[in-house]
Amino acid sequence: MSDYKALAEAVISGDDKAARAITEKAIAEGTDPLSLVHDYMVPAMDEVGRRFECNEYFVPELLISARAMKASLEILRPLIAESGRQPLGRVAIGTVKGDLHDIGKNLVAAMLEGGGFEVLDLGVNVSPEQFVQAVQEKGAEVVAMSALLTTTMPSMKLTIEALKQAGVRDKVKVLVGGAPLTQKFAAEIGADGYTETAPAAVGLARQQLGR
Ligand code: B1M
Repeated sequence: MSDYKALAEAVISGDDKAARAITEKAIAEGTDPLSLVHDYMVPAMDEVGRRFECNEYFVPELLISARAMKASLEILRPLIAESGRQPLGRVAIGTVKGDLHDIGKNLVAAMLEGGGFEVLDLGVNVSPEQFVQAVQEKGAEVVAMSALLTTTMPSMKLTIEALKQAGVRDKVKVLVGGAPLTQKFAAEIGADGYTETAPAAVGLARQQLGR
């Protein structure tokens, strides 16, 4: 197989045009779409995450890397679906009820997708019932919730209670994040995991699912 290191470099540097062009070329050359994700995108997003953790990258760099990754994923997503190959897992993500902040949630969704997960983005203002529905009807194995308002954080607990009520709490891993949250809060509401940053959500989801 050809070496598409340039794809990883395009994602790391946030060059969406290059990411799209290299992806198109790779597909035209018969490269397996999932291997492009695993061999180039995942390491690229790991590197973006590393740079973010050590303050070489900030939110604007994360956003442009996510945009480059999305440009490539737009081409790959339908091909991966057609191939019938299994993603790492299925994640339902949303900003909780009453909350319209979606920049961080979109970053987490993009990172997870770049990390090899299938992502069902439920959007913003997502009710506990909608999260439950995503587990029951769409087979989500991970519920990832984002909240940016202290007033909407309680909706995370209500969602976990709704998952219990529906009898599906033990079928899913619940991950939470967002600027006002803490590890302590996550533990108090009974979430399985918390991350402060979007890139770290990928490792956490992998670890929680044991994949
Ligand atoms: Co609003 N807002 N806002 N706002 N807003 C904040 C959050 C606020 C801190 C500003 C302030 O007062 N200093 C404040 C909240 C105060 C509080 O609750 N204690 C606030 C308020 C009060 C409000 C309104 C109530 C204002 C009003 O109308 N009076 C209103 C509420 C609307 C609603 O939601 N119902 C409101 C509205 C808005 C806009 C619509 C104007 C806009 C949102 C646009 C949008 O998202 N499409 C907005 C914005 C942009 C902000 C600030 C300026 C920036 C938030 C942001 O996008 N940060 C914010 C102040 C600030 O932070 N400086 C503020 C960048 C983003 C990348 O970070 O989302 O934290 P963040 O995501 C991080 C991590 O937290 C993590 O990954 C990301 C990157 O690593 N992460 C996760 C996030 N979710 C995760 C989920 C995971 C894991 C990690 O799951 C596993």
